[in-house]
Amino acid sequence: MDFSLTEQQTMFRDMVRDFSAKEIAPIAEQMDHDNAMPDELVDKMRANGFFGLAFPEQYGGLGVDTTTYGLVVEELSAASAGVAVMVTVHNSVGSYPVSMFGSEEIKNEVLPRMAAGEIAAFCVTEPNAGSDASAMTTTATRDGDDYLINGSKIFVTNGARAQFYVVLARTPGTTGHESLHAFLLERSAEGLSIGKKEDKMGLRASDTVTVDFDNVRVPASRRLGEEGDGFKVAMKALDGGRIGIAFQALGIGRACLEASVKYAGQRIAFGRKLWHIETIRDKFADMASRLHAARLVAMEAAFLKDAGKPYSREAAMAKLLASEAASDVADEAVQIHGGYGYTKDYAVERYYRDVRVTRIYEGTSEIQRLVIARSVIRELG
Ligand code: COS
Repeated sequence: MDFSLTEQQTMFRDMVRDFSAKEIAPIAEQMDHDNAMPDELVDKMRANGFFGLAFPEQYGGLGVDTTTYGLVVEELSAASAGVAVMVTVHNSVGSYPVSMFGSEEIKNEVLPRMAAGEIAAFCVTEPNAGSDASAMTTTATRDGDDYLINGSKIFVTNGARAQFYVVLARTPGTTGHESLHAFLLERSAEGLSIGKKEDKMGLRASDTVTVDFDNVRVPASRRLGEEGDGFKVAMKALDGGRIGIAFQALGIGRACLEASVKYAGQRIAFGRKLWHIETIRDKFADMASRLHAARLVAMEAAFLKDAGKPYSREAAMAKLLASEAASDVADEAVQIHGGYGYTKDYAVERYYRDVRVTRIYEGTSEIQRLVIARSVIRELG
């Protein structure tokens, strides 16, 4: 595996770094404060192809490889992790199920629209089904050539802005993963409504809402995969999504390290810059090393995915290592900033809040460990 970036990867990274510095970083604090993202920013991102990143060129996307996609997510996250999550959810869990499991007809109709910026969301989690995803109770009742969907999904990223919703639902009266089906619904569907918007600790630029389904009719042709494939659709989508979240954590972690080094170059204590104080230098060494190690694993997971090899375990490792490294790095960044880091005058306060969810969503750290441990036992047991 060659870790050097290709010309195209470097070009994308630099382009997004530039876009983020001009268009996102200057309003990141404001978005955090407002708990909202301006439509103009979303429009600019649409015009710049951010919603078509991971979509094949034949469907109007940019068709970038997973490493390039990861680098884009990292750059966006270093400016605003809330903006980044909108892009990752759309390009991964909101759309993979269509590109991997949709019929040719759905793909031809829907993927170009998604790639052009009609935003996608992923509806799995319910009030009583989080880590135990197969405990969901939203139902899909067969009615001729259609299904009727009833239930509620919570914590839906992009839910308020989305045009498309990948929704998991089960045959009524059943339990377990075998009776779960995946569907693609559109915003205009009668009976689909947007409920409570969460007032989150972090990622406040991004919208997270409840989506309710009241007898929403969906044709069987909009089912993704066969009947009973729903759980696998979700798991496969999450495998890919987790690589994006690893890069998101790396972006936040990198922003923390950069802010800390900059701060320490200006702050004087005991008659010298913090740069020259051994305990601070040790922190820099640990922060940089942890992020670097996690980045290598994330790049390996991206490489395996593009090579068409199994990558579920590596994606879980990447998310686990990157989210935990970045959380510790954010903690140290606040520590280095001292009292200032505990105020909204310094961006590390936002990074510290933003990074927290990377250990929770798209599978908690505990779930990543479960996935990794099962795979290790399968291999070595
Ligand atoms: N890819 C393809 N298939 C997969 C898979 C994957 N990554 N992971 C599991 N499956 C399949 C299994 O092979 C099994 O199929 P068979 O019965 O045909 O063998 C089926 O799915 C059930 O798998 P398993 O028995 O492992 O299911 P569990 O209920 O034990 O749960 C975990 C598996 C805990 C890993 C799963 O529920 C999970 O990832 N939970 C976290 C959910 C999550 O990330 N939520 C966040 C939502 S988005 S914010």
